[in-house]
Amino acid sequence: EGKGTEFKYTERDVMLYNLGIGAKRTDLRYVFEGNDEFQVIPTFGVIPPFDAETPYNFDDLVPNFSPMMLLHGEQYLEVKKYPIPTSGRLISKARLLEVVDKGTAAIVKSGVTTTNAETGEELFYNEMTVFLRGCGGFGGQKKPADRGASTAANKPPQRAPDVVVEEKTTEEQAAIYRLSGDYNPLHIDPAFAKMGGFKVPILHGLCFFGIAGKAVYEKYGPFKNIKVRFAGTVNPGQTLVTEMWKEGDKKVVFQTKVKETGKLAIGGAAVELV
Ligand code: HDC
Repeated sequence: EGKGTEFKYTERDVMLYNLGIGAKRTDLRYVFEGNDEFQVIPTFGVIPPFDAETPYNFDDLVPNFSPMMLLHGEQYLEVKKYPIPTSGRLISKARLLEVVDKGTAAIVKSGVTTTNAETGEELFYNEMTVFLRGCGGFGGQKKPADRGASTAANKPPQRAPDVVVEEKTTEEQAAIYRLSGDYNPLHIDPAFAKMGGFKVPILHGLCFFGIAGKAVYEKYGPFKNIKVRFAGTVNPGQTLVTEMWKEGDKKVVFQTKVKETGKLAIGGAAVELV
């Protein structure tokens, strides 16, 4: 475990995050600090841990590591306590969970606990999986361990979805989203994106995770946890279609497709409601 990385934020950071995942000027509770219900959309819980110092480097874990070949594979977030403060000082501590050998690719999973530095209370727990193309074949374990909700397959049921929400991203979506802390050039620099194998800079996984999570939150309310697999890339400007199935009292299974191509962008996804 690392020694902990501080993350300070203000209401301005909250509004910038909300705008980065598609909040509109008319969504006053997301974009106006003077609104009575001013709040941060709960998927914000992935932001404070993002820069947490890790007690390892990818180079030490897998062969042939290249930042251009790194993709975000999966994300799991637990929100331990509501309401989420709209400003504060948090501490995140990261640890390595596992390294998996997928043959041509490798998967690295880390777990990050985020506490409120003022109260000592745990606020978020995240598990992030990165998919490292070209870094497999080193003879490591072949399958990730079962970690309950964070690794569940969440296969959508056969019936038609209970709710469908469509949201068009803007051409500037990644350029705005990155200001919340993920400055990976893959999402802004055409030359870098090209070296990674993409025609144009692609959208951050955590940006379309936020857009889909916002749609689920607005329909079903706050969640205890949320898990997604990034199944396909999204280009800024494309339209996202999120389909939701209520399963029992507390669970919503969902998936997100790109309208223009019909391809899956988020699969294996679910929330457990508060
Ligand atoms: O699914 C493919 C893909 O392109 N997904 C979309 C990726 C994406 O767009 N991510 C978001 C953008 S990148 C980003 O935001 C980076 C960010 O800036 C920083 C990240 C965080 C940094 C944190 C620092 C600490 C792809 C390429 C991922 C996989 O496709 P294929 O190679 O065709 O794989 P496939 O044949 O389907 O499966 C091979 C095995 O891998 C498993 N797998 C597939 N997709 C996975 C995945 N595992 C985890 N996550 C995924 N997304 C499959 O299960 C399969 O395993 P097995 O053979 O054992 O069944």
